Amino acid sequence: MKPPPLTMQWNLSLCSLMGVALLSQMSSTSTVNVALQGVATQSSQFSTANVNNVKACNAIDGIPNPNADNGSCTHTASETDPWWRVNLLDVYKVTTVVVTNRDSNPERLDGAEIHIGNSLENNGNNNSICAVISNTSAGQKHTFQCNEMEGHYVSVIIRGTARILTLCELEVYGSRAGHCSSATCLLHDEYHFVNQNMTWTEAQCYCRLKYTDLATIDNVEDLDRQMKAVHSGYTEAAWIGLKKGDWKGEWQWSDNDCSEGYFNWRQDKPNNRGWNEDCVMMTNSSQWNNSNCNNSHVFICYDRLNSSGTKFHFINNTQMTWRDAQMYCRENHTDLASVRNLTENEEIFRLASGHSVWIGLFRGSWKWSDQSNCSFRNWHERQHDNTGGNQTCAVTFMNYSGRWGCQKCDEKLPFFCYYNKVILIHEKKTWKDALAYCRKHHNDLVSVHSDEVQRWVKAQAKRASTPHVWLGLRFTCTLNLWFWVSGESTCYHNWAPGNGIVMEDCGKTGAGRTGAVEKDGSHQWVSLPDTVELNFICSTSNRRESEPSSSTVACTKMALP
Ligand SMILES: *[C@@H]1O[C@H](CO)[C@@H](O)[C@H](O)[C@H]1NC(C)=O
Ligand SMILES: *[C@@H]1O[C@H](CO)[C@@H](O)[C@H](O)[C@H]1NC(C)=O
Ligand SMILES: *[C@@H]1O[C@H](CO)[C@@H](O)[C@H](O)[C@H]1NC(C)=O
Ligand SMILES: *[C@@H]1O[C@H](CO)[C@@H](O)[C@H](O)[C@H]1NC(C)=O
Ligand SMILES: *[C@@H]1O[C@H](CO)[C@@H](O)[C@H](O)[C@H]1NC(C)=O
Ligand SMILES: *[C@@H]1O[C@H](CO)[C@@H](O)[C@H](O)[C@H]1NC(C)=O
Ligand SMILES: *[C@@H]1O[C@H](CO)[C@@H](O)[C@H](O)[C@H]1NC(C)=O
Ligand SMILES: *[C@@H]1O[C@H](CO)[C@@H](O)[C@H](O)[C@H]1NC(C)=O
Ligand SMILES: *[C@@H]1O[C@H](CO)[C@@H](O)[C@H](O)[C@H]1NC(C)=O
Ligand SMILES: *[C@@H]1O[C@H](CO)[C@@H](O)[C@H](O)[C@H]1NC(C)=O
Ligand SMILES: *[C@@H]1O[C@H](CO)[C@@H](O)[C@H](O)[C@H]1NC(C)=O
Ligand SMILES: *[C@@H]1O[C@H](CO)[C@@H](O)[C@H](O)[C@H]1NC(C)=O
Ligand SMILES: [Ca+2]
Repeated sequence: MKPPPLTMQWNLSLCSLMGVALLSQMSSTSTVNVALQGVATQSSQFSTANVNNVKACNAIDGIPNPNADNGSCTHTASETDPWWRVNLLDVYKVTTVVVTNRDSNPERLDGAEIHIGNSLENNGNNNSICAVISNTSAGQKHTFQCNEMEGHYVSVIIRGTARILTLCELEVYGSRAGHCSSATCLLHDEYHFVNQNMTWTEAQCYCRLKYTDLATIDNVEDLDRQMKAVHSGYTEAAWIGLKKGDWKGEWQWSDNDCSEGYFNWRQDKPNNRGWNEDCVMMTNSSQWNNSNCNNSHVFICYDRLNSSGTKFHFINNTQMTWRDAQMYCRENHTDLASVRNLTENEEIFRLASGHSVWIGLFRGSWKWSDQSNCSFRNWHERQHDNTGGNQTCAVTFMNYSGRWGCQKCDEKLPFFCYYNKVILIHEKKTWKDALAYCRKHHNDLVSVHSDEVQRWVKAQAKRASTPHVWLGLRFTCTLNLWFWVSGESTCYHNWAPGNGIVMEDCGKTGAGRTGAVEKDGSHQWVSLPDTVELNFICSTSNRRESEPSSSTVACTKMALP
């Protein structure tokens, strides 16, 4: 179905000129424990024959078993001010922290402080306090409300001499505070769980026919909405859109920083001469060189500071593979270094003083079915490393907070699809060029005819790089009316005060009047000349009727249920 031409639709109802609808605030509590994908560390480790019973990561293994001898609790040595910390690998607004105390010696946890914040100063224990644990009962879960405190780290410290810190589980619930600006990170409006057993390829075909594609998950909010899409009580593994293959993904930063644009490759680099050169080091000339990830080098970590600044650390007392260096940095600091501009490149170069050092840039061979190159990963431990050659398709484990693992692609499993109804285009275009772009590549410039659509539009607009984002809204001087170019007519409105009224300055400026949504604030609509260059939002069609991809063709030949 072709969208209607850019002319006034006669069925436009006059009631669309009345009233300003109030935005219903979207509020949802996260059901995903974001600590599970973090990296834990502690001030010391109790000396014991079985280190598995005392490791820092036991508090984020997803098992709230309170028996300290059962391999799922942490245990420091007896010392002054023992602490434990989880690096969430991104900044979250934390709503609650749930602590499981051990079943013996529970009083040891009394007086422990839970800190949340962005600073690693004093091991994270100078961050603000969410709660002080008191009157803890043996083996019980205790929930602390943290009122959306923002932080990259959650830490627990017991102050005093000869103290021992043991945690059997620490869960963190909240939503991501950051705003990903990567053009290829799409917002997946709707996830659908399909409870039919199919191979990964069959599932991909099914999703592309019925929805947009197999599920892509870009962040913890996506993960949360994906988990909530299961209504049948299914608790096993299900396919998502991630697949490993003989291809190379985009170069991406370990810390998932969506910043783009700065590269300082050596001449003729990166190259694929060595197919296995997937990790990047800064050479002794300050330029970058891709190299085998299994090689051992010294490396550069960074600390996230409380403000937006960073501090680099040169780790020169040990050489590690890129993966081990990444793990070291995530435990002791924030992550392997990201290099975002020339200043930072120079800073790292000086610090490395003539050594070649690992930095946080790498590329993987996992790719999303929809070709988006978002680097969010949610693997269960090192599941993706021991794939044994054949397990090259990713599943999400429903009984494990959605964490990911690998399976053979020809196994038959239920799966998740997503459906995108609107899409933010990160290019800057005039209103007319934006309209042409949407009609060529998608469906149309978006029409906002309900609270629901306004919510999707708001979520997309937040990630724009311009202060306003075009909508399919236009004013006609002849009729003195605002109308949606898609021809949809409704009474729904969300104009900012003073906008959307009739008697616009017709003809005075020579430019037509068109409507855009605010990137920030209350995301209301404003009237702007159509010559302004803005990001814009297209609506998508449910089915891809034009130019079916080869896989869609293959799919139609397959007997689908
Ligand atoms: C130890 O953990 C296992 C598996 O979680 C469980 O079956 C067993 O009952 C636990 N034992 C104790 C003493 O908690
Ligand atoms: C951090 O905490 C330590 C120990 O409590 C204190 O001595 C120091 O002054 C604190 N630093 C800042 C900047 O607050
Ligand atoms: C401590 O907790 C127990 C059970 O959770 C409760 O019965 C008791 O009243 C609490 N004591 C104090 C001082 O809060
Ligand atoms: C999918 O396969 C599993 C295991 O073979 C089976 O238990 C389940 O009932 C199947 N589900 C459907 C919807 O056919
Ligand atoms: C790195 O080492 C692992 C394990 O030793 C091996 O499986 C893998 O193929 C190696 N990767 C490269 C790129 O050499
Ligand atoms: C830089 O490293 C390369 C290769 O490791 C080496 O050949 C060269 O001599 C080094 N240059 C300096 C100035 O250290
Ligand atoms: C760049 O990497 C390649 C492959 O790892 C290596 O042979 C070469 O010496 C490196 N060059 C420099 C200047 O470090
Ligand atoms: C960051 O920390 C410094 C001291 O370390 C403090 O003076 C400053 O107020 C902090 N800034 C924020 C935004 O917390
Ligand atoms: C390692 O780094 C430290 C401080 O950055 C420096 O003092 C030391 O000399 C370096 N060691 C080597 C072997 O480069
Ligand atoms: C960093 O982590 C390693 C373990 O990965 C540990 O051995 C080392 O002591 C830590 N260093 C610091 C400064 O905490
Ligand atoms: C380089 O990037 C850092 C981190 O984003 C920023 O604080 C700094 O101002 C930038 N410097 C320049 C010269 O752009
Ligand atoms: C991969 O699958 C083939 C065929 O099913 C099988 O023969 C082979 O042993 C498998 N390899 C591994 C490492 O599991
Ligand atoms: Ca545990």
